[in-house]
Amino acid sequence: MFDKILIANRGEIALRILRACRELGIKTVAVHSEADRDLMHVRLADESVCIGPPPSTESYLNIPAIISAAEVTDAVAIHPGYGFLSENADFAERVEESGFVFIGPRPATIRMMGDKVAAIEAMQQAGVPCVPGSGGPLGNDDSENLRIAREIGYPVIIKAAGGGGGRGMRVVHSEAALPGAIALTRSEAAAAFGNDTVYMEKFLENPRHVEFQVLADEHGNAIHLGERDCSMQRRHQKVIEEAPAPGITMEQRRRIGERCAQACRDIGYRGAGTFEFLYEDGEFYFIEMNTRVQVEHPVTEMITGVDIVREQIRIAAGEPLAYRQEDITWRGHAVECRINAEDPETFLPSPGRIETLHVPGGPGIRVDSHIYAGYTVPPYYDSMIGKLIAHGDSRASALARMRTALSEAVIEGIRTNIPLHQRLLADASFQAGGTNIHYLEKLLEG
Ligand code: MV4
Repeated sequence: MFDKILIANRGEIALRILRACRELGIKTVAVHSEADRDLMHVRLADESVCIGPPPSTESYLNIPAIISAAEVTDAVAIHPGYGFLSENADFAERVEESGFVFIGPRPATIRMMGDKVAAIEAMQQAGVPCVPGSGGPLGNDDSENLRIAREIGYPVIIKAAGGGGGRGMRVVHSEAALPGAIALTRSEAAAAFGNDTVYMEKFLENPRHVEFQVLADEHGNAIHLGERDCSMQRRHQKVIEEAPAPGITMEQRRRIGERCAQACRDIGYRGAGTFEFLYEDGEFYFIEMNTRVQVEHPVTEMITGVDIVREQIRIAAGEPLAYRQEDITWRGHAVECRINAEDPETFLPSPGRIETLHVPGGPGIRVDSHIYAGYTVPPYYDSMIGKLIAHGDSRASALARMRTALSEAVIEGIRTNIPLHQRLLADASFQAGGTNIHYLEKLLEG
């Protein structure tokens, strides 16, 4: 096992990674910006290195500074967390070239999944169900593109191969609008991603976002941990996630999960990964694969008992998976509320000093957060200050525990989205389960 890991991230996930290292007896190096000297995990780490000024471009995205920090502290491996450099294939490559272990997939795999056309081609090959579409990049022949769209059926969506997470997409409802939409998406993609490759899919109007968690080791073993529903979102920012996804049967879980695990074996995947699907009318359609640990990983941990971050570290150290597929069972239901330092009505960030803090607790409650009384939330980064996770024997019980936990939480000095969560937890449609990706935005409009 590794002697020392450098944590190339901040906030709650840096603390989450530190906890996994502690449990495994691994020493930790925290790297932080000048604005983040007071972060909880910086205090708890064995060593810490300031890697630059507050803007993340000069600190958490500063590859030479992070690699230098690993060199001076004799770290063996680097955990990238989520966001920042976690899905940057060039970073993973430079980490490995510098003689460190990147805790994640091979750079070539990260690069392939970053190219959405290549990712879809690989998954189609592996038997993962995909959205009906062009099955490859679009050319510049309007009549050929019109033919493809006619075959798929309108509406269609034009997506940038270098996009993902909601960036670089355009819905097209008619033949008349198609050539212009392709040209516009292409030029926007060239400017935003330095890659003008675009592709076409059938546009699904009212899907849910359901994603499968996988783990794969370097010895050819791959398993799935079932799915999460992340449909409760606003402007591509998830707000509440849950596992299992409401209404998904064990038969669907096993069928799609096994397809994902088999795809991992086929492509020689290594580490933790997430297969993102759109789910509509009982069918799954693969859209993207994420090669990092995800914010919402705790809901899967709560119902499976698998420590996903520990497994990431064990896999990176060359150890075989600690579980076979038959060892994985799903118990009860878990829900996660992302707690953001933001105005609950305007959604504007609300950084500042946390004057009072009371953290909820009790059976089935988990709090993943780096905040403490007296901590100042800096204005430079994502506004998420923690995650509240509730587990119960049933979905109703998990939601009841979440409602109690939200009512106990006290965070004074900054505004948070806790009132929004309370509104959602009281909402009849959310309580019924299975609301689609448009539900929250429509609720907020109305
Ligand atoms: C789609 C889609 C409908 N049809 N693809 C947005 C984020 C990116 N990961 C893919 N996205 C979508 N792709 C087809 N063929 C609708 C979305 C979408 C969405 C997906 C997941 C979660 C939230 C979303 C919000 C708006 C649009």
